[in-house]
Amino acid sequence: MLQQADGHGSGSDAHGGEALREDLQEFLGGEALLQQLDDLTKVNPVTLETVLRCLQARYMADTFYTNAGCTLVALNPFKPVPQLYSPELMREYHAASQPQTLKPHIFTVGEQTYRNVRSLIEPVNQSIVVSGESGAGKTWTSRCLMKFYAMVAASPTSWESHKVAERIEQRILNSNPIMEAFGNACTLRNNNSSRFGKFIQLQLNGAQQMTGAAVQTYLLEKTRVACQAPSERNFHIFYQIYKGARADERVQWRLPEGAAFSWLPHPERTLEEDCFEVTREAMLHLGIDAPTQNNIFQALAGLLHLGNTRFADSGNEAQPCPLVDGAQCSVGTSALLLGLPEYHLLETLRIRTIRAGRDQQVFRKPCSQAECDTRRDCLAKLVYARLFDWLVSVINSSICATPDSWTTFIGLLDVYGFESFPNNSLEQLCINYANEKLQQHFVAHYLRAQQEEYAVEGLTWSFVSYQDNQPCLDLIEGSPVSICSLLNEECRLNRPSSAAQLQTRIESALTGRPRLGRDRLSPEPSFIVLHYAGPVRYCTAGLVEKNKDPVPPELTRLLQQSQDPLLKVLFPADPEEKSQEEPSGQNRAPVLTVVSKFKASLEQLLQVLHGTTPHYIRCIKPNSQAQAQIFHREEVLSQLEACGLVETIHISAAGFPIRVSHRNFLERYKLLRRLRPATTPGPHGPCPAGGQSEWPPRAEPAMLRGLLQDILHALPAPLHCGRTKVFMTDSTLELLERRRAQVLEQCARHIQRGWRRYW
Ligand code: AOV
Ligand code: MG
Repeated sequence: MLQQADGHGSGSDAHGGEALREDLQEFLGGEALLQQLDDLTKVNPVTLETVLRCLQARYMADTFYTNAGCTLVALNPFKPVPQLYSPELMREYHAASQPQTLKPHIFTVGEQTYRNVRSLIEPVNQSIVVSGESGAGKTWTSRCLMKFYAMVAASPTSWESHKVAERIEQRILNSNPIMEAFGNACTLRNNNSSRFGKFIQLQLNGAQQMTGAAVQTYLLEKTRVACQAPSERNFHIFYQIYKGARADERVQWRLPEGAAFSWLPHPERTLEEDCFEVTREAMLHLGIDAPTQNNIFQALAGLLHLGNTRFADSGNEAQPCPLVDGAQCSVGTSALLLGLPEYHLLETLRIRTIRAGRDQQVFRKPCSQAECDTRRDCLAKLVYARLFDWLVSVINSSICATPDSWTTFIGLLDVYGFESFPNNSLEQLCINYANEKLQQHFVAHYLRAQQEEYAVEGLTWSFVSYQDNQPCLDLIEGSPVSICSLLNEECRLNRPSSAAQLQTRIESALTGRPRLGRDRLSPEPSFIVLHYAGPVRYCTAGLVEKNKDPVPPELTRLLQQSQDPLLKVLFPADPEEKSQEEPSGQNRAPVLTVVSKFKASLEQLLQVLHGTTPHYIRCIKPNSQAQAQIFHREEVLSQLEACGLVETIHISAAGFPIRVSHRNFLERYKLLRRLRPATTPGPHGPCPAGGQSEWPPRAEPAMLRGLLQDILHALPAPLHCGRTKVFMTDSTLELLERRRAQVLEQCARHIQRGWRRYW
C-alpha cells in the first residue's frame, strides 16, 4: 500500500492514493492523539496492542512517563533529560494543588505519597515499589525520588541552603554513591547494575519533615568479588581505586598504573560510574574520615592482590600446593595490605585443620589445588561482605533518626531486577525469586484483594482475570517440596552430589509442576523456571555449595588476628575463644543456608510492605542495547505482559483506589451535609451498587446512615458506598477536600463576624 502512496501507482490508483492519504493522516493523527494520552486507562480499547502503540508514540515524542491507573509506567530514556528532574520541576509538582493534573511523572507519585502520609483520613506509612527488569531504570528512579524528598520534605529553612553538607537530607543522598560504588557493577544487562536489594525508609516527623532514614539491604552478590562472568566487571569501587588513586596512594596500596589483576577484568573500559572522588566526598560527609577511607581502600587493594595468588598442583596429597611463579609476591603484598602475617595467610589458604575421632584430635590436611582456590575466594568474599555490611551500619548510624523524632515513613524499594543470562546460578535464582515475591505482592494487594473487596462490599463488579504467579512461587519456595527445600535438603545431608544428580532430584521431586521446564539441548545439567517475566535456565553445578556458603573457621580466625585497624573492627576477636577448627560429622551445627536466610529477609520485607499503602512504578526497558530513541516492540511487549499491565489498567479504569470506613469518612466529612444537594443525584446513586437491600448499611447506627446519605447526595462525583466502606477515586477525594475547605472557610468567616459584633 505504501508503494501506491508514493505516486508510482496506475491511473486508477488516484482514488486509492487519496484514500490511503486519509488513512495515513488518520494513522498519524491517531499517533499524535496517542502521544497526548497521559493515562492508559483512556486508551480505547485497552489491549496490549493499543497500550504498546500509545507507549511507543509517547516514547518517540520524548514523553517517558504514562499513568496506568494505580501504577506509573516509566520508560527508560537512555539519554540525559536534565530538565525532567530539575529542582524547579520538583517544586512545581510539590506546590500544585492537584499534582495528578500535571503531566505524569515520578514526582506525581512522590507528591501523592507524601500527601498520603499526613493523610487526612487514615494516616498510614507509605511505600513506593519500583520494579522492572535489569537496566529498566529502578535505581535511577529511586535516586530521583530521594532527591525529590530531600527537597520537599526538608525543613523550611533548608530550601535555599540544601547544599550544606551536614544537613540530614544531604547525608541521606550521600548514601547513594557509596552504596552504588560498593554494591553495583557492570553486567551484560546494565553498566550500573545493583547487586543487592535496598529498602530505604525515609523518616518523617509530625510536621512532615525528613528527620532521618534507615537503609535495609538484601543479599549482596558477593561471589562477584572473586568471579566475574565474561564481559562483566567487579564492583565499581575496585575500578575507582585502581583508576583514581593519587600517586602516593598507588605506592601505599601497591597499585602501580597498568598492573594486571585477575579480579579486575576490563580495566580499559571507562564508565561514568568510575568516579572515585564522588565516593570519597560522600564518605567524608557521612563521617567516614580520610584515615578510615585509606584503610578501606588499602584492604580492597589487598583483595586484588589476593586474587593474583595462584596455586599449582602439588602432585602429592601430603604436600601443600605450591604457588605458581610470581604468586609469592602477590600473597606477600596481599598479607601486607590486610595486616596479616604472610606465612599465616599462606598456611590458612593451603592447609585445613580438622577435628576428628572421639577425643576430637586436631589434624592438619593439605588442601587440593581446587580447595586452595575456593579458600582464597572465600576469604575475599568474607572480607568484602563484612565490609559492605559495616558500611551500611555506618551509613545508618549517620542518617538514622532517634525513635522519638519521627512518626511516619515513606519506604522506597529498589531491588535487583529480573535477569536471565546464558548461565544462571544461585544469584539469579535469588534475584528472580525476589522479583516473583514483589510481583506476588502486587497481585495480592492490587489485582486480587481489590476485586475481592468490591465483591465483599457489595459493589457491582465484573471480575478481571489476571496471571497469578503463585504456582511459580510454590515451585521455588513452597512446602513441603520446592527448589529451595531441595537445595536445603542437599546442604543438610551434606552428601556429595554431582550437578547431574541434582538435576535428576529436582526433576523427579517436582515433576508435573506447571512452572518447571527442561532444556533438552542444554550442554550442562540444568532446569528451567518459567518466571512471570520469562523462562530462565539455571545450571545445577555449584548450586548446593553456593547455598551452603561454607566459611572455614580458620579463615575467620586468621582475619581476627589482623593488625589492620579496619579488619580488627570487621573481625573482632571471639571473646569465648571457641575452638575454631572445622568440626567433624555429627558435631556440625545445623546449616543456615543462603536461600533460607534470603527467604526470611524477603518475608520480613513483605511484612513491612503490607503495613504500608503501596504505590507502584513500573520501569520498562525500551531496548536491550541501552540506546536512546529505540523502541523494540517485542521486548516492551513481553515486559508489559509479564507485569500484567493490561489487567491493571482494566481494574484501575473501573475501580476505586480510595476506600475509607464509614465511620472515618463521616468523621471527616460530616460537615459537608450542610451543602446544598446537587441538582442531579451523584453518579454513585442513592445506594451501594450491591442492591437496595443493603442500603442504608446495616452495620451503621441510624444517625450515621442519615449523615452518609446526605453527603452522598450533595456530591456530584463517583462515590460508592459499600457495606462497611466508602469507595472513591482520587478526583472524588480531591473534590471532597475542596468542599470541606470551603465549608471550614465559611464557618471561620461566620465566627469572625460574630466575634467582631461581640467586641
Ligand atoms: P535498574 O536499577 O533497573 O537495573 P538503572 O536505574 O541502573 O536500572 O538504569 C540503567 C541505566 O539507564 C542508568 O545507568 C542510566 O544510564 C539509564 N537511565 C535510567 N533511567 C533514566 C532516566 N530517567 N533518565 C536518563 N537515563 C536513565 V538493575 O539494578 O541491573 O535491575 O539490578
Ligand atoms: Mg538497580
